[in-house]
Amino acid sequence: MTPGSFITLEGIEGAGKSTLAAALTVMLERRGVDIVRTREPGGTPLAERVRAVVLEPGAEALTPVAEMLLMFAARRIHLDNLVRPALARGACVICDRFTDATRAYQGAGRGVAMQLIDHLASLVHDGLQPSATVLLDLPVADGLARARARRGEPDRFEVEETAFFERVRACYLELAHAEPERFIVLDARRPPQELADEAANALLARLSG
Ligand code: Z5A
Repeated sequence: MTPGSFITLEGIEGAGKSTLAAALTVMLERRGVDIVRTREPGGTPLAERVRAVVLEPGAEALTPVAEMLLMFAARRIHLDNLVRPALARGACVICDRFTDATRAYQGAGRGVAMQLIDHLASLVHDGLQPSATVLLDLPVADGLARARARRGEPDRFEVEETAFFERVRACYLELAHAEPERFIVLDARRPPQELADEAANALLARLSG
């Protein structure tokens, strides 16, 4: 795999991103690829503190724009302190969620203007784009059933209605349709090992040489 590849994983909650990130890390490391596995929001101690703020349910209003700004603040901290240094030394970064999540959740889900999100993305990314994005797609009911089966207290997103997650899923599919050269879309209802094999093969085919 080309050193310095930046791979992002996306999907609605319960899609299996964390499971896939773990399996891909093992498979690619076995092939000698230097992998840094991380997630958003979060990934560094300071960005994880922002994650806690943005996910915790609380008494104060967190408007969609405030939520989006926190996502981008966490992202810039993460990019500056972890992602860019890792890519610069030639590692490949596997990141569980990135700016497509902001488009899907804050844009399609909460109604923040996509133009505003794209404007902030260009400022915060400062030229960096994912080399490839794996979208784990599955029906909302399946994802929510998986996620809710293993959780305690719901966070700010888990209390949302099905219609919210339907908008999120539709947005992800639109983004993938618009950028087929970046996205690899997989049916996330398939068994985890099958998904990991297919994702690894597709990533190696796209990001080698
Ligand atoms: N968010 C945002 O709004 N804007 C942004 O810009 C960013 C994020 C970056 C936290 O994200 C929230 O942040 C998220 C969007 C928002 N909220 N929501 N929804 P997160 O990624 O940390 O949280 P999450 O999406 O809720 O993660 P998750 O529920 O842990 O989902 P996952 O990582 O995709 O799934 P998993 O943990 O790998 O698997 C879930 C369960 O399904 C587990 O029991 C697995 O064993 C099982 N599983 C996994 N794969 C399979 C397959 N293939 N078959 C059957 N069962 C499976």
